[in-house]
Amino acid sequence: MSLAHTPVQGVMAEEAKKLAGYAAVDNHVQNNQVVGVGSGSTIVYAVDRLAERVRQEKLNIVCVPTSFQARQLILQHGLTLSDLDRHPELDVAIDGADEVDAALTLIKGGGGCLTQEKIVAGCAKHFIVIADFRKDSSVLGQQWKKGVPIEVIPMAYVPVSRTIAKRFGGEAVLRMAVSKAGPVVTDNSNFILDWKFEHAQNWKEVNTAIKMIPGVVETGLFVGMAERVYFGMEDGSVRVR
Ligand code: ABF
Repeated sequence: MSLAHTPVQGVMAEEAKKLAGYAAVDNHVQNNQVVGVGSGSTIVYAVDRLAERVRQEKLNIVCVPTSFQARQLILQHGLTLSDLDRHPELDVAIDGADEVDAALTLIKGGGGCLTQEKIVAGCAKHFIVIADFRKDSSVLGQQWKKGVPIEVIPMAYVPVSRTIAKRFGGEAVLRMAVSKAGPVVTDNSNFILDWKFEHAQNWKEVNTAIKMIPGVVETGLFVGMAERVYFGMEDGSVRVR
């Protein structure tokens, strides 16, 4: 295929994801650890590297998934699957993000797994985020235009959507399946509203306020949780914030 038809940025983004995933695993995973495994596409590279290190270095690692997808990734790579019943405290959790601002506030949940991701991240001593350069923003909304995912109890999605729009502006839209046959249903059998906010907010306050709305299960705002973010960059470098 000639370069003219190669989606250059697409190629760079995939390579950038790999750079971020490998750097995070190499810098934060040691022997005899419990590792939280995130969801999305960037995490696939991190799990590839984790499995390679387990084989090469004979590491004793158990993995706790953040979604059905993460569980399948762990099993497909022959890694040891565990859960929060057996390991309520994790040494490290590694996960992707949809966008990262200057304060390391994250938007997560583009893949619909935000609730279990936040639970696992909250159980980890160290929460490490991996992303390609397209997620590296100074303010939320700069590059990620799909809004903040909010997981809601299905019977409450309309009043929750109305309350969010009334209190915080913008529009909270029910996430529909690609087939349009119906709404997306999460691993927890809930719906997702994508809140297309109009301007930057005090995300700590907004996150708390939205969580208090009856019917809200979780938001995709990860405030003050990320310890470090590894960005794979277009030039083949890794930027760490
Ligand atoms: C998951 O990975 C989600 O929270 C987030 O939306 C997604 C990012 O996907 P990708 O790594 O494919 O960019 O953690």
